Amino acid sequence: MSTKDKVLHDLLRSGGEPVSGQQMADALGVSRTAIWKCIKELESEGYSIESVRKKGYVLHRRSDEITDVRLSPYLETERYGRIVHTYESCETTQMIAHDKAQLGADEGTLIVTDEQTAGRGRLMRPWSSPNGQGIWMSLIIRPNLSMKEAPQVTLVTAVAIVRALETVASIDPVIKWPNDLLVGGKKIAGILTEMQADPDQVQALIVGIGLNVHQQPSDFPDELKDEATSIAIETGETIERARLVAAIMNEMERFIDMYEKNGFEPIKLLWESYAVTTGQRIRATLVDEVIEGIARGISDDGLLQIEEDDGTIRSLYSADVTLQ
Ligand code: BTX
Repeated sequence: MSTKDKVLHDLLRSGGEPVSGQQMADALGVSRTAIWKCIKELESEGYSIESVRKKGYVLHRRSDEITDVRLSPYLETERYGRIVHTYESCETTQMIAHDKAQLGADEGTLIVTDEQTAGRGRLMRPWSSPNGQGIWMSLIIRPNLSMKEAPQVTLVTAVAIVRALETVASIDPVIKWPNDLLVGGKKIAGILTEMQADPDQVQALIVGIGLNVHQQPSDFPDELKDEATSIAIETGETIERARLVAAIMNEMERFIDMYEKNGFEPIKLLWESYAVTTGQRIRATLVDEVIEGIARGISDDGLLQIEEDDGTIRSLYSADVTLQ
């Protein structure tokens, strides 16, 4: 990473707090003038940076914001990401998306925030969503699906995010069934799909995506330090969040359209090519039991097939999976 990229990275990570020029110079082993030159270069590239006396440099929020204006140069979609509601902070984008979906929001409406104060995963587990450091968003989609088919959308989403990360960030994550993306065994992204449905028909799916972008190891809470990673940690690169969001929207619309037209089969093949679990010995923790065996891929419905030691094949709809 060049010195300029490192400076940009420090500014992005600070979440709008001033970063001392002297401290950056010391940490990077360069002069303060070199830091100043980097700041000027960043400004000439369009970043808005303020110099606060005695405190340091502040990168203005709009430099890495995720708004319709920032997304539009990268969007290739007709619907996804075309209506964007951007928040500086909220409890969880899932709740806002649920409310908007209930009120009839269009398919493809995207809710995105810089920070979540009560971000959540499955079973109400907390999702760490620090200010400006990742992508915390919920997409409203209205596919023509039965309730039984809805979990497949999580798998479609996982494939779309892998594709976007390959293209924009040059990393190759693997998918851990059903909803985790891992790099080097550590979680870089999670997906939470929630449903609004009538008895026989899905009205809307709220697809929540949490993706770690700018964090360094010290930015994760202690309990996540060994199990979480980010794009910055993996690549040393500072990725523009809007570009990545747009890439995810592009892939999502393409794959969901393909899924509605051709069914799950083509996606299933792709999914299996990215899955880390297939052929591995795993432990699946369900609400009321623990199953161990060899993961044998997914069924045509997207259920995980696990072969127990006595040869019985079990189909799992939802579980926490660990590799053994
Ligand atoms: P999950 O239940 O599979 O994973 C939750 C677990 O992941 C936590 O218990 C913790 O161990 C770990 N974890 C928490 N935060 C992070 C993080 N930032 N990086 C890596 N690991 C972490 C996964 O649920 C689904 C997460 C969806 C998050 C999005 S963000 C936008 C939307 N709004 C919202 O509240 N949730 C979704």
